[in-house]
Amino acid sequence: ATGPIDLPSTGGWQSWVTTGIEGVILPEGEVTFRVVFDRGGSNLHFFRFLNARPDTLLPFRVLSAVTPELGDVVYLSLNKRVTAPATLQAGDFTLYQGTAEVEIDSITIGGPGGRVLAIHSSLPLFYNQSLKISYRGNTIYHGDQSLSAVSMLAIQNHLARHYPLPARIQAENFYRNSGLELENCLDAGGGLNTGYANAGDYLDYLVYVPEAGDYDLHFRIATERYNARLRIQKEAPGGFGTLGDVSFDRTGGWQNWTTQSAPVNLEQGKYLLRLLVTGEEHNLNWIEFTDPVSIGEQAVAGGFTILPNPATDRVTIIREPVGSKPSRFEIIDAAGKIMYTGRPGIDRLDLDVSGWRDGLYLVMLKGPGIFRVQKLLLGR
Ligand SMILES: [Ca+2]
Ligand SMILES: [Ca+2]
Repeated sequence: ATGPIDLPSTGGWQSWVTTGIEGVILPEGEVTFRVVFDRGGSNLHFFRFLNARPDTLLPFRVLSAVTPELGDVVYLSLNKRVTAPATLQAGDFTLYQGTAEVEIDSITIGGPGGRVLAIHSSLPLFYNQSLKISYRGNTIYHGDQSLSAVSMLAIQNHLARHYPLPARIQAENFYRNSGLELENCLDAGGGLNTGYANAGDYLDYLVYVPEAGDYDLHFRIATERYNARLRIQKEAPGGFGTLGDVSFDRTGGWQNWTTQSAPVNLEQGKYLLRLLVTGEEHNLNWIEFTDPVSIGEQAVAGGFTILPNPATDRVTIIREPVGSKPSRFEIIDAAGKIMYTGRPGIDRLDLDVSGWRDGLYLVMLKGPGIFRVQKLLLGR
């Protein structure tokens, strides 16, 4: 890959200019290449390759950094293959999410010709975050050429939105839909619902579960049938595991809405949940996960205290003694945006939250073998 090329505005659909990119490395032999339009709105007449010269004259460098839609990984495209070292060191790179430094778990080499480095993050990466990466240089080689350093290179963030729980998710905000149709919803709040549910149809949702536990899952349901059923599944490597089955009571009309609930045990992490239709037809307006942690639940052993809660302009968070393990605080908003990441070992935070929006935040204490979550409510 060459990395993105910015095209100039030419002032008309038939006003032509020539623009170019330097240092495109082509292998010997027959080559198929692809032009990908990252953004629409250009006409292309022709291209040509000029000024061939040996690739040894070009520096070894990073072309682009990009995330996939799913997964906590960043792909760095290089213009040449890595020949040494055989094992790449995570410490040679620094990954940033927002202003927080994110620990890199491992780095693997892949892609066509071994010219892509997959940087695996140890923490979840989110769709609405600014991601950047730096490489300090002098440790990765193509032959005797050292990979040029990069500083705070912007990563093209293509991550799909994962709903941080607890959350209400509209049925129509699925990630994938197989077999269901959307219709106008006459329930409170309007919007859309899914309908025409047949056995084997499914809806997939992307969620981020900050804390493992038994969640209550509420379904906003309307059905004229007596045997409407769903299976809740979680995507895992190699297939889908079943988390539970839910049977719905008849509501007496296709727009007669009731809330029906089932418990579901969720592991911590970012993943895909599937609602697989296993029974008769029903309509779904939304689903809502409610959290096992309630507001005001504080000072659990090895946890922390939030004062005051609800808060307005300032909040103090005090960690209980947790031994010598290096835990740290992280705070995210209801959309999963990281508002604060602390350094390990800080026991007391005094935060100015006057610039934060009113609403719910999750305060997490994380460390080896430690994961505690509490809700923080801001209201003025
Ligand atoms: Ca269907
Ligand atoms: Ca809806």
